[in-house]
Amino acid sequence: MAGTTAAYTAIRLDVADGVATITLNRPDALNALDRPMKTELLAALRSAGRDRSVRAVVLTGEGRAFCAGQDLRETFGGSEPTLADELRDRYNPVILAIARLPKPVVAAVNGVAAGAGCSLALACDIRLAAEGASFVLAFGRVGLVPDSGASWFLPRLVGAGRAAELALIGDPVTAEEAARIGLVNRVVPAAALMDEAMALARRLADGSPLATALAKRALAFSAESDLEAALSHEATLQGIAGRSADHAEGVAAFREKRPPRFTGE
Ligand code: T3D
Repeated sequence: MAGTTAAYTAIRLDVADGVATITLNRPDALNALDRPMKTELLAALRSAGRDRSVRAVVLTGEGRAFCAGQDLRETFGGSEPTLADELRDRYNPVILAIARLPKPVVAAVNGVAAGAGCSLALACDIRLAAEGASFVLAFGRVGLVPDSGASWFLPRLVGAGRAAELALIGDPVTAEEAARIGLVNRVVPAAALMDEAMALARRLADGSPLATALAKRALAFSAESDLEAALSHEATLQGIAGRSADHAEGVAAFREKRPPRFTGE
């Protein structure tokens, strides 16, 4: 299927075969996040959310880095924002847009992911890392605290003890170590990263869009609820999924021994 490419400068957005690929595109600054990149990233995520042809998203970086976090060289012409405002106004909406996107987001971590760049990867649903990629909770090194969701996602992915070590010491974590501790799903050769990420995203895109969205919602809900509430929430979501045409199609395809054709209805 022919793809489409939207006009951005600090990122690229390419849509093809049901997958939106968002590429952070400031390779000379290791894809550090400046205002235009944050604005465009949020716009691209919202666009992917609205576009019914998009069923999965891949987030990656151009060049040798995934993302070096906040652009430490950025200036604002005398009206410096407080960091709290910058987080509330620009970073947090991006993180929430990823977490609440009713479509799976795969991080294809092609190189170093530092500071808020690491947070971006953590907010995605599934992470693939290239051999040679690394993760740096760099906040403490510049006198800051983990932000953009790092303090929320990290302990949920790797446990409280490892999260404390990573956040408080901030040593780089190799891709292999990240896979060992559950920070990434798996490591692949650098040359194969995008093929692997696209293959995974296409598999996700082939699933029922409704069931996938509801499953993502169930996992997010469970992170903040007790078992009884999670069971009740599962029942509510299953009520919705169970009435869908996709469920009927899935059952019919099973009985007829053929692949299902899900429409999201
Ligand atoms: O608004 C707010 O501030 C609140 C939000 C804060 C969230 C945060 O993200 S705080 C954390 C900010 N990020 C960092 O502290 C990471 C800084 N960078 C590094 O520690 C290292 O560059 C890396 C570990 C990412 C990579 O190291 P290495 O040795 O591979 O590359 P390098 O030589 O350090 O950097 C290459 C170039 O990229 C270099 O530019 P040059 O000298 O070649 O012209 C370097 O200055 C630039 N670069 C790297 N990171 C950033 C950056 N430029 C701007 N901002 C950066 N974050």
